Amino acid sequence: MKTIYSKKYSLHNSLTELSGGKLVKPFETSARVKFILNEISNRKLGPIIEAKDQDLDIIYKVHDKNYVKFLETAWDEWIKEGFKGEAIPTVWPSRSMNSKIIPNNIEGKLGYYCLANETSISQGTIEGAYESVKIALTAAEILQNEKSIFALCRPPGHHASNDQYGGYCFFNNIAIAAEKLIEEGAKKIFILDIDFHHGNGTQEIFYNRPDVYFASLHGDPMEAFPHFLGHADEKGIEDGEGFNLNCPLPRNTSYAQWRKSLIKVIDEVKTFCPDFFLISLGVDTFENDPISFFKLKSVDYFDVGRIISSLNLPTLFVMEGGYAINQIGINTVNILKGFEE
Ligand code: OKP
Ligand code: ZN
Repeated sequence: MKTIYSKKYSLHNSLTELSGGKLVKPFETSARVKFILNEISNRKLGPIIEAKDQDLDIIYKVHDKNYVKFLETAWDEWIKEGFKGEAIPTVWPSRSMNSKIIPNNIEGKLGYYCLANETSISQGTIEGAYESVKIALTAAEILQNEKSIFALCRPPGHHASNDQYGGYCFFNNIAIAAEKLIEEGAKKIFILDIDFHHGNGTQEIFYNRPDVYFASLHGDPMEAFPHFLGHADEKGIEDGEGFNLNCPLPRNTSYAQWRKSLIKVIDEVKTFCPDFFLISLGVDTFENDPISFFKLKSVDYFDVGRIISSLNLPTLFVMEGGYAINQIGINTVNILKGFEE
């Protein structure tokens, strides 16, 4: 299997994450990509290919114009304001206020366009986010001639909605890849999100659409980030009703339990019969992940890959989360090797 990556994977390089009331070193770091690349070459998964320049206007199929403009100017505006730390919002248009009017001031704009403030914006963040989109688009393009491909995206994308960033995500890479495949003729896409966290952004983007089915296995939002989406009764709206499936799972979920939900989703994929199968690939379901609470073991990921490949569909893997840095390469490559068995 080919891997698409960008040599600029360190462009987004924030030094702070607000966690437990402290500014800590972010969990989502460029070392994640380095470890995955190492494992891919050690285990000879296949060629590692640099992402190509892309027509990025397709981003507007997924994201609001003013949101993109905000991302492009946020860091400069923050600096112009005289702030010395990285850009983090402190105030939101919450239930008791007016969420319709977008402020001019950068602190107000951050609150308007941010859904979770562990994600600091700094010099290079937006450029890094564009690299991640280029990876997903290059992979989507190459997938037309391959059985499967791995888009080694960083930063991740599945929490980014039409007009909000957060959960380490800025552009929704997998949603943009889906739009690209549709532009090139695909009629039906199935997105399966196996990251530990619910892919709230991807769900929101396709919630009223029957042509893109979104399904997710994740930590129950009553207990886990993003807390405000991902419940089992969210089934889609309008024409999209019946094309959204959430499987929230409890603390300490084992692979045997998780696998049952996976099989349920796989049956849905068979019924839906998509042209392309897209996987939001996170390995933060791992037992030693520092911010998650499932109990999957490294060896289990081979089986995940085998189950995904049993559908025999053109498959695009898009990297999302996974924060146990020493095992992230092993766990990711185990899925991709399992797929190729
Ligand atoms: C991104 B991805 C825990 C707060 C967690 C952010 C988690 C983002 C996960 N105390 N905040 O889905 O892996
Ligand atoms: Zn995650």
